[in-house]
Amino acid sequence: MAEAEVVNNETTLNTDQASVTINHNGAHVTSWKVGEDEVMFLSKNAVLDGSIPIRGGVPLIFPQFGPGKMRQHGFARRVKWSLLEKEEGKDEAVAKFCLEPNDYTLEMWADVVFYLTFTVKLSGNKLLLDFNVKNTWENPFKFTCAFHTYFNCDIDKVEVKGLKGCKYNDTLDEGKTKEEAGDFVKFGANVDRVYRNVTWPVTFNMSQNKTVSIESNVTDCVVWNPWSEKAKAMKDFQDDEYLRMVCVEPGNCIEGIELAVGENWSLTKTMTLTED
Ligand code: TA6
Repeated sequence: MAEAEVVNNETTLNTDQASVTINHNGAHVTSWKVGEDEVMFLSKNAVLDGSIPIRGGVPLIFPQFGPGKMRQHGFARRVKWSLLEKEEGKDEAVAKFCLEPNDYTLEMWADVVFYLTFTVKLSGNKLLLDFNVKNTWENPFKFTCAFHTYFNCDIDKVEVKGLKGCKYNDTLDEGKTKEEAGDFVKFGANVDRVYRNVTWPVTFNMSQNKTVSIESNVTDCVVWNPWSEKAKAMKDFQDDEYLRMVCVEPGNCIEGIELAVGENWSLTKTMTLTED
């Protein structure tokens, strides 16, 4: 397999059918193209220099989902990762990154020792992510996590399917538990929900004739669109960009994962782009 290119702190993998770009700040997938179709939303105001998390693509949420003792969504998306290996072939390409504790992570998560690896794999019209956490400390630790993925779409037409009957925590209504009654989730205002006990795949119409299908090994799925007022409040997001994106985020956002000493566990996600 050929070597992938690394330019400006970014690694781009190419196969005959697709490409993916990962910014080493946050090991952050910022682009996934299948043919000419860009699946990932990336804000035109996104900051890529590592000073703040990148607005778009796949922010890695670890070891804390949401607000809490540490900064919002933890540190994994806020620090520079190291590229371990990268390979490209006609149909498949892979890049692997790692992160070990540093002053920044220890400030947020005192004393905890871990070894993270993040593997990004292109295979035909699929993108496969594997976020592995190894407990290399002398004590067990617990964390929450998610792939906070921003997808391109037309918010007026997108229908997120596969969540009917799931209970969800409505972040906009004091986290109250509600049930999804509709065959699909549509958007006409700010939506911020953690769906529980999800059965994959979850799918949505990215464009008129292209569908994204998502599978994962966890059972929480966050669905988010900031809508207009919150869009205006985000400097790294243009006022009208809420019209062109939706976040669909597999994770373990509430119960959390507890790892014993020496144990390791992966959050995985497979995204597939198909033509209708
Ligand atoms: O995934 C939904 C969410 O938790 C929202 O509540 C909103 O805060 C969003 O993440 C973006 O968070 P960020 O820290 O990236 O601005």
